[in-house]
Amino acid sequence: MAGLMVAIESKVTYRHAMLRERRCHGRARWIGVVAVLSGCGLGSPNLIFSADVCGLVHADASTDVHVDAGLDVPQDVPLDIPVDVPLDMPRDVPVDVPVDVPADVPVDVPVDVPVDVPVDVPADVPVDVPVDIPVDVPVDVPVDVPVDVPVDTGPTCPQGQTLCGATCVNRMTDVNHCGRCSTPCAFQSAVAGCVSGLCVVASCSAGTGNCDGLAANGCETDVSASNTNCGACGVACLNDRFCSEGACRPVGDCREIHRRRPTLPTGIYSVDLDGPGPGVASDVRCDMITDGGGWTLVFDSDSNPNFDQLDVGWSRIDVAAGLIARGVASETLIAHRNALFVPIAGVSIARFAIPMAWRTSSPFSLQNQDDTVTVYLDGRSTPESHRLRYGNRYFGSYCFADWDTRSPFGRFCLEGTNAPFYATFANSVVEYCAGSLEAWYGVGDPSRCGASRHFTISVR
Ligand SMILES: [Ca+2]
Ligand SMILES: [Ca+2]
Repeated sequence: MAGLMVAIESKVTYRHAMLRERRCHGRARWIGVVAVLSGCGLGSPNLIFSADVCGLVHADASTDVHVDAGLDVPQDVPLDIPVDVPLDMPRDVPVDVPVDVPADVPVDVPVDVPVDVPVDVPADVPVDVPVDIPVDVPVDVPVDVPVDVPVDTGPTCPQGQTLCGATCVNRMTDVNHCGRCSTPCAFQSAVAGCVSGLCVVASCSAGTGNCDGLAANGCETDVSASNTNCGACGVACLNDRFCSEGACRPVGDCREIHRRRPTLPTGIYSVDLDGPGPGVASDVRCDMITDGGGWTLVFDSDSNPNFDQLDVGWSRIDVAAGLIARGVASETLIAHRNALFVPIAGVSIARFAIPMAWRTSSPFSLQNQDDTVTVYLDGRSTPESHRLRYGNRYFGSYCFADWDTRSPFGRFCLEGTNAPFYATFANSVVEYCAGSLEAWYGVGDPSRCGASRHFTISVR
């Protein structure tokens, strides 16, 4: 065993010695081989591995290396050295470099370029070309051909007529073949006609008119309700008349006039107070301005400078019958007015819902009535609640005074407000038009009712 280890060690030493030797003694080693072979005994190969022999070689390696190197070196050296070096190095280097670089470059470039270019170019070109060509050609050709052909070849129709289908017609006047075969005339709300081969409006349906002169839209106007073409084209309804059932007629009250023509001023207007009833139109006084406008006057103290009775009624009984009794009007407006019927400054204007009792009686013919009303003073949008006091009974000097049983007197006032105070219509004392915060006689003569200061009630 020890001999084997020496042999292995010797063999390793051989290799190192051979490396040195091979570099500088290529030719001399053959000389050494001959010398060793002759010294060790060539006829016994075992001697090459004996400790003695190889130990001798080892000890003289610097001089005897040439002996074994010629035999062992050419087999072991070239196998180990060149195998490790070239295998590892060339594999790592070329693998990484070419894979990453070419992979990114060629992928992005070809994708973007070809997508945009081919889409836009072919889309526009082929679309326009085929659409125009087939549409124009077939439409004109078949329409003109069949119409003209039977005209020239129909020998059976009298002069001036044309064969349309199996019938000879005059295309100048035939409403079903006007101008050309199978071209009927038809218009909205109209009876159509054919004149000189053209469709015309022959007549309009009831309640309609061809007021714009255009046949294409037929009889476009409702002449039963048009204020500019009432009953016929060009007939206008003005002022307080409005088109109804083809005629210019009055409406029921000032409120309706104001609603239809808000720009009309305060003044006298004609109204049909009983609506569908038999009554004819009558003139009424309209306030078109105060607190929204549209007020119809129903009571005016100036109609009598000095009432002296228990049953003072509405000065306009027809208005009360038409608007209050029928429930057409729902609101009332109380105001002192001057000679022009303009509300007098310094006295509030009161608006509230018409009390139910007024539908059957005037407020002056009742005895002692107290109604709490929701009142809008001077056109304000916020209402107040106050006691409305009216009747022909006696009372103290003020609106807040209790009714009593003394001789008839009469008052109309709105307690707690400066709304009109109208008094003494139930006895011989001349009437006063004061304010509800004052005594009924106000400041004396200036508070008396008269042409320039009168108590009024209007409704709408
Ligand atoms: Ca028309
Ligand atoms: Ca009186």
